Amino acid sequence: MLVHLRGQRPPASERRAPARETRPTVDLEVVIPAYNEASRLPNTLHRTVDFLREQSWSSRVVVVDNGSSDGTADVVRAFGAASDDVPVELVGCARPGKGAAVRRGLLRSRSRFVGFFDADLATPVETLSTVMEHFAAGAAAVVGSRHAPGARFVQHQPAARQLGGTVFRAMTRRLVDGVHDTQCGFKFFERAALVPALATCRTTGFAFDVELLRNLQRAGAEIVEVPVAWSHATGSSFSPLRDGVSAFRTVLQLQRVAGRSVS
Ligand SMILES: Nc1nc2c(ncn2[C@@H]2O[C@H](COP(=O)(O)OP(=O)(O)OP(=O)(O)O)[C@@H](O)[C@H]2O)c(=O)[nH]1
Ligand SMILES: [Mg+2]
Repeated sequence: MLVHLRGQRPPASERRAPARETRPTVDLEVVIPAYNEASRLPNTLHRTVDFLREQSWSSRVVVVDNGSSDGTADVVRAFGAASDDVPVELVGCARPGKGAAVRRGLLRSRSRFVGFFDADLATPVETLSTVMEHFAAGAAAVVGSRHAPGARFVQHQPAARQLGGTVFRAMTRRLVDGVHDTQCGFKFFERAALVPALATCRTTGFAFDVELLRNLQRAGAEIVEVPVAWSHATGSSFSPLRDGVSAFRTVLQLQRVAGRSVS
């Protein structure tokens, strides 16, 4: 399978006209969920757009904001107005939660490939080159992994988060086969495979990735893990008490459902 690169696309007569779509289709759409990210986003958007404009494939950045109170929306609007080569758009999301925001951004896309990464750019944006190589080779889902062979931590998470992550990985092992890290905030998909898997996802919080990856696998999609060089960033929006407890609760619920469907 070939990724249609810029300047190598089939003639318009061979392309399907997207329904109700006025934005030009791009090869890859990058969704960034953002909640009170006014301070981290400028650097992230600069680095992202600087990288994307140099690629042979076309792209767009979509920031999904849940009514942040720190001016996140203004930062994105201002950046978008000044970015003339790689479009940067702002989308609102009424339903709170990272999972809800990512879902909104992904479902809104009309591009052949779409995915998301976190506003802290803990995974280098350059990892997208590897992602696109896997898509060109036929992959349907390519996800960053901090625990696959070859991954490394440039900056480690605090010890308590590492411990929580270890327990979480143990609990998700049977839900998502062969994936070492369901929680790395860097995941990309072929939209045709993604949409049916996403349609039945109900998780709105931080554990939505587990449900999405599980749905993809159950639909027969192979998930390719890409080892990443990951840097923990300060200013996390993740609250161990609020988001951690809710994430563990989601996994227990998914385990119960999985148990019922086996018995
Ligand atoms: N739109 C939206 N984005 C959110 C929400 N909660 C978190 N995010 C975003 O989700 C991304 C991940 O959040 P991070 O703060 O990096 O948390 P994390 O990666 O799970 O944890 P760390 O390892 O500490 O970085 C960031 O881009 C956040 O702004 C939310 O309720 N709505
Ligand atoms: Mg993060």
